[in-house]
Amino acid sequence: MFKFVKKLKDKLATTKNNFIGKIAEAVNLRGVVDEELLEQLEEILLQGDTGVEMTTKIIDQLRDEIRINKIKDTEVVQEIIKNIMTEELMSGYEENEEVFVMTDKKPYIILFIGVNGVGKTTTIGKLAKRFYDDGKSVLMVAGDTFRAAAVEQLAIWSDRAKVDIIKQAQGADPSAVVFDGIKSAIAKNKDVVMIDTAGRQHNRANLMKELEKIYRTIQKVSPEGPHEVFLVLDSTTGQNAVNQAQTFNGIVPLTGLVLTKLDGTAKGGIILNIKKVLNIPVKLIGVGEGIDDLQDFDAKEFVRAMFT
Ligand SMILES: Nc1nc2c(ncn2[C@@H]2O[C@H](COP(=O)(O)OP(=O)(O)OP(=O)(O)O)[C@@H](O)[C@H]2O)c(=O)[nH]1
Ligand SMILES: [Mg+2]
Repeated sequence: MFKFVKKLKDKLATTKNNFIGKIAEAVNLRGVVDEELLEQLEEILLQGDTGVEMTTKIIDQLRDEIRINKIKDTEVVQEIIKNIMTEELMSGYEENEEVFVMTDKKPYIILFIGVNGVGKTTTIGKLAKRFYDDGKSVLMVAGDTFRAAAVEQLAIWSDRAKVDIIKQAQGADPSAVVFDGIKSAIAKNKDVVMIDTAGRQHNRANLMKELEKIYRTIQKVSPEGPHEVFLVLDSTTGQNAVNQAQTFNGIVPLTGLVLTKLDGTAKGGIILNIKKVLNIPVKLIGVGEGIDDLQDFDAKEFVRAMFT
């Protein structure tokens, strides 16, 4: 049986066709480089969830470069946009610094949080497989004791990825599960612990309190943990994803973002928007429902994939 690992550009087909595709279309249709074209591009960026701040920045810079270099060729305009986007996504980081790299702290504790249905559990499953393939020993902790079938869902992923799981019955205190999980990982000398949590709306105070408690529990067992707090965001939710990130970051300090469902959105601009408003690095991107559909976020590759 053959396994097809599609290239990022194929995975991003929807995004490409609708967001960047529209830029190309506008540029080609207009045929000349003028203020009208800039306005059209601005509109497309805004509709693609790029956000007001980032859109203004891109268009202003584009206008400057067109003026300074007396650009007349519409193809060059596309090239400039591409470069500006890449630069924006990479600004503040050394090359590849934003990529997810584990330290050799053991066990390396990763907490996954986010609102309902964004892809937390799925991302843990995909990442577990990757760690397993890298020869790392992994323990999943079923910290979502709220939703019926949540424990079972994670257990299925643990089977698929061939890694261990610590779980309790539905309704158990998630902090207690987390406490036991990390203790167990230390005892078993695991390399990585990935903690699943229940989906929670960022504006629900009691749920956010519970998250704080989970965080404190981790620190009780492992004073320097968690080593990563990944907020998982559904890229199809647009501007609301930015609000979620701001609120969650105020409760527990985020170390990175996982942007899922980039295969299903026409609005890849959200990645630029988040970078501008939050400056929390996107570490991983989800590009499908399968176990291999998780990739490191690489700004250059991402922009290139969108434009080709
Ligand atoms: N197309 C696509 N679907 C995804 C991706 N990531 C997750 N999903 C789907 O999104 C749905 C929700 O995923 P879950 O992993 O259960 O999300 P969750 O955040 O754990 O949800 P709750 O535990 O209910 O809060 C599932 O149907 C996944 O298959 C992705 O990158 N692309
Ligand atoms: Mg889940």
